[in-house]
Amino acid sequence: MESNSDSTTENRRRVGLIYDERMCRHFTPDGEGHPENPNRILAIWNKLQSAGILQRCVVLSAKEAEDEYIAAVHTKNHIDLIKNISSKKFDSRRERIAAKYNSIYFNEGSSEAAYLAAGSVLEVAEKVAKGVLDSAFAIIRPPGHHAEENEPMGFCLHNNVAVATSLLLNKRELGINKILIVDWDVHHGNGTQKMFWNDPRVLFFSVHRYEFGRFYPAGDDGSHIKIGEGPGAGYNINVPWENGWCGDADYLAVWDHVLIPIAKDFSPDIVIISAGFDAAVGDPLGGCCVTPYGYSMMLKKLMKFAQGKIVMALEGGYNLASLANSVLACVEVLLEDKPLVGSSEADPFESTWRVIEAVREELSPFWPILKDELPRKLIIRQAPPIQISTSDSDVENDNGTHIVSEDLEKAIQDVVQPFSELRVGVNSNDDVNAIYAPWRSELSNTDVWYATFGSNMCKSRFLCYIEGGQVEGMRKPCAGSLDKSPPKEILWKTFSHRLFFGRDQTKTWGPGGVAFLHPESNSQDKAYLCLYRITLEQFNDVLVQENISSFDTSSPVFDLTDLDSAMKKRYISLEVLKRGWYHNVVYMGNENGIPILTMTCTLSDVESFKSGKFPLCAPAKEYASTLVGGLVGGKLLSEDEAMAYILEASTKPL
Ligand code: X5A
Ligand code: ZN
Repeated sequence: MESNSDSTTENRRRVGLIYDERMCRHFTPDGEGHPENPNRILAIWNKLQSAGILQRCVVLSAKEAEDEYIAAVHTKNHIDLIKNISSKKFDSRRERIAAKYNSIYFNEGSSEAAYLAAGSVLEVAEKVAKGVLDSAFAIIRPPGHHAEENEPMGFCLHNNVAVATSLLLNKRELGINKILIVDWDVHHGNGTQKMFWNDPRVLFFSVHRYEFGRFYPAGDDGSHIKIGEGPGAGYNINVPWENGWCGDADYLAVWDHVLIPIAKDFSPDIVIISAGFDAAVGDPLGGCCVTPYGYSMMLKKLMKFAQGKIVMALEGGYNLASLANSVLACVEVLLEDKPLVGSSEADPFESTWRVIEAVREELSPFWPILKDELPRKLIIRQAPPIQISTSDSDVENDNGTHIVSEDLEKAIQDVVQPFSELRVGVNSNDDVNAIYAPWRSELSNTDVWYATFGSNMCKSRFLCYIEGGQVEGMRKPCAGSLDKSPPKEILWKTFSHRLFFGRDQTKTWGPGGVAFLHPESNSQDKAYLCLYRITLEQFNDVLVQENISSFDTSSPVFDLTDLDSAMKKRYISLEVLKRGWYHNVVYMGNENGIPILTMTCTLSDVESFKSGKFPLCAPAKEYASTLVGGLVGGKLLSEDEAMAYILEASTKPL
């Protein structure tokens, strides 16, 4: 298959491509649908074919990796597992073994696919290192970056990128001493991070959704304070997003203010990209919105290093159209025979600047260039509410916002031409909205009363959940809802429920207890609630923010069926938000035919509060005065009465 670069054109870049349909023989044993399925690489291959790319590249055939190379990063145990798992003698045990691991399936084709995936990256990496190829893209599966030394994980069997990285370092005649790994898959590259934790020859950079350790793979491995150890200290860089919906502007800001300055200093001999495309717009797992243009910009900026020696290895990416379009955009960048077109109009999130600042601070002892202050105007610009739409011309343009746009503009000027052809099939606005549809439009037609008993009784605080932002006393800003229309009506009501205060600190308010409402009513108690009439779509966004959980944009957390069962059973505990403290949606009756819903802890949480397993704790001053302010604003209570009500709720035994 070794083929056909157009040998007539002298200075065309030699770009290697590897694909092998044997990697399609790895699929779920029961034929169940799975995001990591054979169609992924098939879709990419077909796309490149129909775009006429294959003729312009050097197409190589895949080879299985040899055990000795895999052994550089995996245990003997692991190698034996992956080698044997597809053989007949494992037929009866295979599924039981897979179940022991986190997000792993095996079938008869898994072993061969895993060896081909690793072998393909080895093959192109060596050719790029030698200069036989300028760059390459390995279109492989299963992916690799979650696979650890002794454990397949997160759809990954062999850590393909790590295997290739080790080979390049170990074959001394290749003259590769320093390798930059850029992991832009939406998930943290936990496996790769661990494999080079102590190794200063490998600069591992991962940008990923993190959400304070709640996003897959949960835990704190992806935190920005994980910087490597021993001689490897400072050579592990994590950029952990606080929320979903990150897009081109967020990624490019991280490139400009973290990755590129460090990479300049590091000066790699070759760059390997763990190229997952699950941060792409429309991806069902990622919930981010990077466009093909965004990926091509990120890649373009990396081509300035190591004389453009770049090896890309596919990781995640689960929306077939976004995946194929993004890979196509990248291969066109590698081929370098077409100027980049497109633009990023949105600004980065406020949280993005916060994350960038934190990363720079953590790493500046190792990379002095990061000690330079970010331009002050970048830091202090107004926290924008969630900006998904790229045509947000009505977003208030304080001067801070202008500066950021100009800065990004400048950064990309040399390669940008106005308007996007690269967003083929990813016409920004339509596609961005497509992630939220159809459930959003469906649920936007139903109104509910969101009944609040805590700080949300204070209207300006509640509006943070709708418009985004931060009020007095809050430690961190809220993202806001996608639909930013204010509540249609506000009213106050009393209910025969017990208000109490539990937990001893929160991310939003800092130390002190926060309000909970006992999900069952009882005739002795009386609670004052402020009701906001919002759409069920907005209620979903509020629920997610209340539970500081990941924004999985592909489906609602509380849909019409859930509403129905809440109304029948009085409450419904939402499994997807189970780590949150307010995941129990309680139906409190209706007002003018519109259901009243509140969110609080579950009955079993109440038992835990009673038994002392969870702390009961009075509210801190600031939080309590927010509550009193809210109650007084509702005009049902005077200030003294409100204070007495809060005091009683925080002192009376449950
Ligand atoms: C390679 C990759 C994702 C695993 C998600 C498991 N893995 N829930 O994207
Ligand atoms: Zn991923």
